[in-house]
Amino acid sequence: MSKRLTAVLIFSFISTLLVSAQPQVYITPYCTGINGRISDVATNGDGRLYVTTQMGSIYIINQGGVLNSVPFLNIQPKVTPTSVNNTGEQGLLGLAFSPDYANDQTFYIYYTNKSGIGNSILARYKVTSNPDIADSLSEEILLDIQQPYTNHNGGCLKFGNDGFLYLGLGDGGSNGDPGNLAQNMNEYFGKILRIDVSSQPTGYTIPATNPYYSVVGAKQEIWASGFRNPWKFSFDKLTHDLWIGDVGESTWEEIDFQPASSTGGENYGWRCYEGNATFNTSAGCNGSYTSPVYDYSHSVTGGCSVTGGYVYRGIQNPSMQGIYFFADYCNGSVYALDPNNQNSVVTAGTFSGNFFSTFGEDDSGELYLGDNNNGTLYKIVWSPTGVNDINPSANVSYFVKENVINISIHNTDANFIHVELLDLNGRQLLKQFSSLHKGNNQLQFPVKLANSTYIIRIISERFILTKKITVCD
Ligand SMILES: [Ca+2]
Repeated sequence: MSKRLTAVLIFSFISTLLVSAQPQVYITPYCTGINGRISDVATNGDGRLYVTTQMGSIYIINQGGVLNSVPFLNIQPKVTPTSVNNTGEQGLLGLAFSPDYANDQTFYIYYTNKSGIGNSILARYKVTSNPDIADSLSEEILLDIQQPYTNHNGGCLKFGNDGFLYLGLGDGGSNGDPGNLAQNMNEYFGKILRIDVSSQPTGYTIPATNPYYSVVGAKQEIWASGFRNPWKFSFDKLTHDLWIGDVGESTWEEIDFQPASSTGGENYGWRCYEGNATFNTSAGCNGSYTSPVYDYSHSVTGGCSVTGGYVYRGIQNPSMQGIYFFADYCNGSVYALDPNNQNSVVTAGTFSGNFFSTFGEDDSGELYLGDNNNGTLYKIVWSPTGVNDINPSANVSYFVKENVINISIHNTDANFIHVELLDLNGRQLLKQFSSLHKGNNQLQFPVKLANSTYIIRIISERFILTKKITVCD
């Protein structure tokens, strides 16, 4: 064998290894028709997903993707903005359930209210005796922070493995942090706070181990500083490391990291730095700063706003264990960062036309993506055919021919179906309702389709079917 041929073979073998190891994600609509702009997804161990909309509702998505029509909570009258289509950064932005939710029935939300230009509110709520409905009168406000500008409100809420509640706040807004608030330890802005909400029935206490607990002239709640807008952060559910997506100004987006062993006090650099680049060093900026573990440029990627995600700890794709997935709101890309390979990042999928505002992580560690513009929560799947019958026992068959969806249902107890047809980006191309009678139903739904792959969802009160279909006449 010639040296050249050997080299080619070795190279192609290595290439194959690299290609097969590269993370690749696909998305499939998991729940559509959420009324409002999705801002957060939380869980409490009951197997369901709780989705917030900026306008002020929390919706329950049951296993299988079935949406409860009545919201878990609706605080729209308290919240800025009031319009479904408001494209600003305000509203209901964060939700976290108590780690002891099964016993204390308590959860926490973050929103901007109607005071001033929209104060930042951290509030505690209780559920009613009906697990599907929160007690809207149970609100206890824990923090009420006047905002200087309407943008950069942060709002991510997560409980750490230490049992404390972490809250991310942006730099107060405008452009370039004009008040240099993120570097001012006497301000809540541009910080992640850590508080103890479980030590007493009302209010909160501040852990004595917080880094600024004994520092005169500093907010004792501060855990970490120097953020522009830490829109989404998460704890790795295995290692408890903290991963933070800090939204940049107009040039760089960044991922910040804090090991589980951290005792807090990290300063992540804004406004002195945007990513690894100097931004504004006109005041201070002689401290010790923690650089991002990854940054990416707007001009190279077409990105503009990082959406921090999760380290994958699910079971459906064991080879992705330990990979941190995040996204960009503007370019529709999902990225995979490998902490075990020098934090190298690859694009794991690009879904142009989607605006991913948040990830979700279900109780078994599988990941979801919420679209801020089309009311769809997607599930991340690991193959293009990873869309399965949710209830394969339902006696339903269907085919698409000559621009007609033909559905045959042998029906025993359902009264109606909705038929939805979506493209692979989750855009709804068809939504039709039909009543059902007992026995055999033959239904036809005309729709003009180009040759492509689509997702069909057939939903009744008894079953859901989701399938990919390929049309090639
Ligand atoms: Ca930074």
